[in-house]
Amino acid sequence: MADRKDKAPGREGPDAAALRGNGGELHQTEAAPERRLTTNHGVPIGDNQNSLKGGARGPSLLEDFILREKIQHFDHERIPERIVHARGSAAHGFFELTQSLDGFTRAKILTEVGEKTEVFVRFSTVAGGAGSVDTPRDVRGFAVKFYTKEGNWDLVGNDIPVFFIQDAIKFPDLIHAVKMEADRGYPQAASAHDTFWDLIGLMPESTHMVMWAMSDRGIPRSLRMIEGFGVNTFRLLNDRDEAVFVKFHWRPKLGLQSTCWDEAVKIAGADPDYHRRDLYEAIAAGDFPEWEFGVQIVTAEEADALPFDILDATKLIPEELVPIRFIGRLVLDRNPDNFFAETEQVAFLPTNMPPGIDVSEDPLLQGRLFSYQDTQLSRLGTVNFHQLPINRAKGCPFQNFQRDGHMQTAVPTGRANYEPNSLASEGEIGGPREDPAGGFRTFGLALDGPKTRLRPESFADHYSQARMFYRSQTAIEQAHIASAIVFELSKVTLAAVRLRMIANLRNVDEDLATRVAKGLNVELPEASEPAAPPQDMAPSPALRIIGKYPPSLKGRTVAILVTDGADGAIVEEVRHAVESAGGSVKIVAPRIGGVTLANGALLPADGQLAGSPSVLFDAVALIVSESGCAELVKDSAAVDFVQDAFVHLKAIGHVPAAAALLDKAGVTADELILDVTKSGKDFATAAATRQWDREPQVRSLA
Ligand code: HDE
Repeated sequence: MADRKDKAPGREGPDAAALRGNGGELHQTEAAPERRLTTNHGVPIGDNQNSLKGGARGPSLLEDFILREKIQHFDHERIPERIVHARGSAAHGFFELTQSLDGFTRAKILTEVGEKTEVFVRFSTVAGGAGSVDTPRDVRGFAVKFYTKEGNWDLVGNDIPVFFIQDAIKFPDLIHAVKMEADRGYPQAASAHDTFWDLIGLMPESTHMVMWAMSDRGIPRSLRMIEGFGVNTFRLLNDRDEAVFVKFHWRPKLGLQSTCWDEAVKIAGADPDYHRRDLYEAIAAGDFPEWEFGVQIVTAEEADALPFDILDATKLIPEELVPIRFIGRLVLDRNPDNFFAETEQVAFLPTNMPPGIDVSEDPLLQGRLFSYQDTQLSRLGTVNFHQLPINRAKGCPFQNFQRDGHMQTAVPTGRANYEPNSLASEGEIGGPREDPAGGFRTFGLALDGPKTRLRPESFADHYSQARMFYRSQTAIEQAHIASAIVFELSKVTLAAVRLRMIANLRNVDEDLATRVAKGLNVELPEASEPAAPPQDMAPSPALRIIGKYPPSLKGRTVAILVTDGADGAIVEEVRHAVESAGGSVKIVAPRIGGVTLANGALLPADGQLAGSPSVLFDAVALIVSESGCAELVKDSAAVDFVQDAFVHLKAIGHVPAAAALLDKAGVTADELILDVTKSGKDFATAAATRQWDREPQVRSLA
């Protein structure tokens, strides 16, 4: 111990000096002010490696304001996470109007063709916490903040066009039921548990939304491949304050694509950030996701003639009945610079609407008009959250007499902080004034009737659209819905809850109820008594995923599994074919250092086999040598790689030398199992789709 003498502060060893990057010199040239590390209050910091101590081995001193400030700031780094939609991923971009809605609305964002408006878009899962995974079965939030010239417009939507409940007063019950159970704190990010299905069975209005959530829409492949919906009915108001109802839609340029359930589960382990990474990497690579923006416009008379109530958020307007007009596009072209400052602190408010857009009386929307502003007060902690850079109105000035409050960052000048005032005449700045012509106006809806807590009779039909949704699906998609419900109800421990759900499903479709009962191995119970008799609506093919968009490799990724001795020319041919079709290629190899090809060249790897399972890719090609294949058949990661690609219905390209591996993985020949030595192009075409016909071979469906 004798050698442990106190040394000069900050000079106790070569490591600290090296860390400081100053060669250990105590008095060196001063850093330029703009490069200096400082405290929050601007005091330059001389040593960021050592706390202040009473002697080199002595206790730390309370006096050390640098240490205290740093630790204290760190201790308070977290803010409460969102009560719903806690896990999100976001990007900047722009919205461009391609067709004017002049005549319907006076909102400039919807009438000035060619105008580009900055946007910030946040996608989210609903049930899981901020640290949960990206691929559980869930609804995805699709919230868009348009920084318009007339104030921010927040279109806070989802990837499913309807909702679980008709009235906002049920929202806390719904969310309590779906989140982790109150006593045990699990399951995280999952609806497959007793409390969720207990409430759903008791609340038949949720049945339509449940059909969507249990469909493949609930397990998307990518946030770039989801549709978006405003869900609630809004109004457009023109110059004369005449109103029409409107529903908002987003349609992905890359088409809709989902995962298989088994795949979604495995992705959650292989890459919990699968969607976040996919969005970030696509934008970083310049492959900007894009959506078309559409509206369904309905007059009050047309709304009255619909066989459901347009104010009921558990109903959609089939686009075969009211076509969507596509009037703009959304492009996401810039990743956030800072996750917390932007993605976390962004605050969306359905009350943010420019003049010319207005709300409807949808009782779900009416509750939302209160909730979002309110939640920001506890989440962001101040009424001044609108001053955060990500929330600040950018397209226009904002000015009013709201003053003070926690974390006020503005410094208003002048004596007047009230309106009206006459101080302008004294040479003071009198401040902003209301603008009856250009300002926000509300639709002058005539109200009548007594105050009441009644649910309107027109909201009573809970099953017709659930039936329409189910019957509009392809046979494959129907099987997936039935299987998903069987899976979820199999996690329900209360037998009565399972039976109640099947009793409700009998009002949707007998075939569905029978499949679910069979899948659970229970007798079909009596159908429950519906509040209104379900009607047979015409099927709406637009509600399907399969066949709705043309197959495409754009935005998709193909993995090429290679080994030492692989044929580099074939690798390049496949790469070329995939890239020509708009896809991208990742090389997966047994070791991250890559492989030595047959011609002696080194092919670097993008991923190591065990860490790059095929669930992360849209199709795979096995370009291996005989000897490489002999090694792979002994490696479960390789066998799983091929077997998973097969059972997840993906195209598998291969060279003849991969035969033993295909065999070991139980791969049987079909249309998407292709010899890439014959044609790389055929493989690229096959890779753009999934082999649905293979499914009955590899999975028992309900
Ligand atoms: Fe939300 N919702 N919600 N919601 N919602 C929130 O606001 C709420 C509903 C949606 O990326 C919260 O800032 C109520 C429908 C998205 O930051 C909260 C009701 C739709 C996001 C809230 C609904 C949505 C939220 C939590 C029933 C589709 C994430 C944090 C009346 C149209 C926004 C926050 C983001 C977030 C309340 C129903 C979409 C608590 C009371 C319907 C995309 O205010």
